[in-house]
Amino acid sequence: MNGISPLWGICPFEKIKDGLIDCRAKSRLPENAESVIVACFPYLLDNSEYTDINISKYAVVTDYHNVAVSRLEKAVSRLKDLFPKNKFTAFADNSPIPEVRAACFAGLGVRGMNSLLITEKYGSFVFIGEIVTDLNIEYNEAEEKPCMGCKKCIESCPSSAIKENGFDRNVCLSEITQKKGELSEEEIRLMKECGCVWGCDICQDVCPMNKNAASTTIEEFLSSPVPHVSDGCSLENRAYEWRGRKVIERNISLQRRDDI
Ligand code: B12
Repeated sequence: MNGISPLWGICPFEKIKDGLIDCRAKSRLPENAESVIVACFPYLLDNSEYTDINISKYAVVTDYHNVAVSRLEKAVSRLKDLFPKNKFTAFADNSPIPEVRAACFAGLGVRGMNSLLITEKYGSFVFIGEIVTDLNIEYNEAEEKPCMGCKKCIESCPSSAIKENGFDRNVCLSEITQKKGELSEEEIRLMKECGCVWGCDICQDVCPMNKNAASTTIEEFLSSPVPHVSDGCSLENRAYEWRGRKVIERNISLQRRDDI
């Protein structure tokens, strides 16, 4: 796994089985799942790559879904050779596994008040992916521990999506930028204030635990950064491709409005 991801660990399936996310991918879970091999994929680039940025940092690099899944699939094929009787299925994001929780139980970091996994080396600037298997793999006991609790993310969230005891997905600016159809005046105002046309990084940027986050060494992420999107730009192999041109171009045009 070390060649696949610089940070990985094992979460027993038992620990997350009651919190599975209801989605189509759930049907791909191996029967009698025992272990989840959780891997982190750091994506932070050098600051110079973020000049003229108008999207969230996670979307600047090439689509992480493809990178994480293709790397995990490589591990799956090796594991299948080693354990031909067992089942292994790779997931990333479009996954029934509550990934932050699984990563915490795998000992990869703590749960931030912003609800994200914060790792020691890369901060929260990591994607999470996993391989679920019916193989019983030895693991180190780890709990879901909270972050340092400074509340900077709560204070800085422009839409008050982050609460001390939870998270209001409906008002999160990242969610707003993904919404189809017309946005309310308040949503447009929030988006304009942040200056972002896709995603939001405010709760991560203010986090003191992200201050010295290390940059990525993942070749696929280093090779093709696109920090700025504009009308007619290519969506191919980008994290926003699934949402389509209409939403991203709506957001670009809303940033130009000066009546709100
Ligand atoms: C739906 C979703 C979203 C939604 C809702 C996010 C949310 N916080 O609820 C929206 C679109 C808003 C979103 C935004 C983002 N997302 Co998102 N998202 C997901 C997705 C697909 C499912 C999350 C989910 O619904 N889990 C189910 C719930 C029930 O599980 P849970 O999170 O463990 O929460 C439970 C408990 O643990 C507890 N809990 C939750 N939060 C907290 C906080 C505290 C303090 C406490 C005590 C308890 C607690 O209550 C919950 C209910 O039981 C995951 C991928 C996945 N499969 O997990 C990515 C994922 C969480 N997202 C990710 C990313 C990168 C982002 C963004 C940073 C992107 C961006 N820059 O715009 C933002 C961050 C916004 C934020 N602060 O959360 C990464 C996070 C990586 C990391 N380091 O943690 C993931 C893991 C995707 C991936 N494969 O890498 N996301």
